[in-house]
Amino acid sequence: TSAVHGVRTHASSCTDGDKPKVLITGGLGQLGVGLAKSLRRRFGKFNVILSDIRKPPNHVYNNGPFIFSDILDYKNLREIVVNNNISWLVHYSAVLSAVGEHNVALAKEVNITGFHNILDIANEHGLRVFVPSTIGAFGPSSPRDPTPDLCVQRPRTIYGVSKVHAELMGEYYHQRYGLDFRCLRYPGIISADSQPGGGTTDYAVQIFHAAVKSGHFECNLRSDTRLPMMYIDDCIRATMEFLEAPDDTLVSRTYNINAMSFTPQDLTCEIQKVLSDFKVTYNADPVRQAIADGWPKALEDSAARQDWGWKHEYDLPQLVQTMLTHITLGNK
Ligand code: AKB
Repeated sequence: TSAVHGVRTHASSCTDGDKPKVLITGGLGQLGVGLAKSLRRRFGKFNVILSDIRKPPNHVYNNGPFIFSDILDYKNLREIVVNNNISWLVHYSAVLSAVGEHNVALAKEVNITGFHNILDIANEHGLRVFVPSTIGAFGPSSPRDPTPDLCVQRPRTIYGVSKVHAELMGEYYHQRYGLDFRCLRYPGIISADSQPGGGTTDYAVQIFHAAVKSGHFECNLRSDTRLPMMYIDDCIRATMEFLEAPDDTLVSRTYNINAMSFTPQDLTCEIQKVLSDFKVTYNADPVRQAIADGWPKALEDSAARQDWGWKHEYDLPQLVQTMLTHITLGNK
């Protein structure tokens, strides 16, 4: 590190021509394995380490390095970063919105205390650190259609509060210490071969499995609940492109990214174009419905498009085609 105008700036976390050494926390959640696959293709199998507190399935072990890492254990985290010469940290561990409302203490511990550990380790070792934020970082008093990058953020969930906290702390460490903090606000992410864990947008993954397996789905949100969503391939590509964006292209440290928005009703109609007998009934879960009713209907993401070239590929018809094909093939 070096001192410039009283602010400590880090030496580049990976020099030109050098490949980064990446650690992914919460690697067994919805996104870790997919991101590791893309990062390994780009930087080499052994330069990307997946980590979690659970034992992974065999295919995860077979595809590259996996280690135990508990983000609540500062010493363990530091040891991993030092022993493996980590230069980039992708922090995917989090308790999502619906589970967080049922266990506030756990969400506080993982999403706030755990994040503090990540931030301090990253700052101490001059790492580039990526932390996802979410549509859940907004609330009922935010403009909701579309929601701009900068506006009122008064979320009503512990998940949302912890994500606003992460955005602000990361930006503060960036301006105070020169930490290379990068944050994208993800919509609900839809994936075929990994499951989300306890979010409000989970229905949009579960509905596809039900459509293929039983032809019936009971939806836990009202039929007219419009939310921003994104196919996992777009999410992973956005994350890769943002992680690799040159520092001087980033006008901000936190960006909205948007792809499509739909209601359960829209999604059902699109699935019925392929599976005409598919039936959906509605039985809204009061916790999830209250959360969704305060979230954006669409994110305004022109800054991401302008500053580092974000562009989504999947819209609703492509999403439905791709998900149904993957799930049908996966079941054979
Ligand atoms: C959730 O529903 O909690 C997450 C999210 C949108 O952040 N999928």
